[in-house]
Amino acid sequence: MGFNVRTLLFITRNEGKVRELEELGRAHDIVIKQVGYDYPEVQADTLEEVARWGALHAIEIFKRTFIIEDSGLFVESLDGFPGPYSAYVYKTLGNKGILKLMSRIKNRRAIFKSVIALCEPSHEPVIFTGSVEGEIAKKAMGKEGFGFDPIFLYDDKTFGEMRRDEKNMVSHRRAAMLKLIRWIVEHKDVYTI
Ligand code: ITT
Repeated sequence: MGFNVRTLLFITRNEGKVRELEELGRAHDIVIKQVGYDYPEVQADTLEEVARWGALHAIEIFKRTFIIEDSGLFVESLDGFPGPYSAYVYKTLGNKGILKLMSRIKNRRAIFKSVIALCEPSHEPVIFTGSVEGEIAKKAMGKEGFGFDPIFLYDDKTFGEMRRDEKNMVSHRRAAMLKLIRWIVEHKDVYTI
């Protein structure tokens, strides 16, 4: 059963993330509203730390309830690289660079992970995580999605070959978002705009 429509601020510069969370939220009467603020990202060992640190920074500025999301691609044979460095590696090496690093590697297993932090004034951020297992494709395929999607193979298609609703059925972001939605439903006092 649905509940009253809530608007949830999402602080991010990544439009691809916004489109996905919008679609996932819609089914639960949650409207996602993007705030394009570029909060500083600390270089830490885990996405959870990056998200928590970003949340504590942004709450000082916004002083209201919002979410942020930190995500990354963890390649097993590269010991989890690029992991928390995914944004930087995507900007520098890009998909071509990852494919090159992987050119002679047989074990192509990889995990996408999403960490959503729900931040309310005077509360510790609440963290929700989700992940999906796949493989690094041999070459980039598809033009859907964003970021590493064309090189992340899930079953017989890359995320870049899936429509948003298909990716949203299985993705790391879906898993984290559903946990967040469940939490919001259980905590009806959570204040959103
Ligand atoms: P923010 O403003 O939300 O920080 P960002 O793009 O910098 O946006 P992150 O810091 O979380 O996001 O970096 C994650 C990197 O991993 C980034 O380069 C994304 O493009 C990539 N990425 C994350 N989730 C992805 C997904 O579902 N599909 C493809 N690439 C993804």
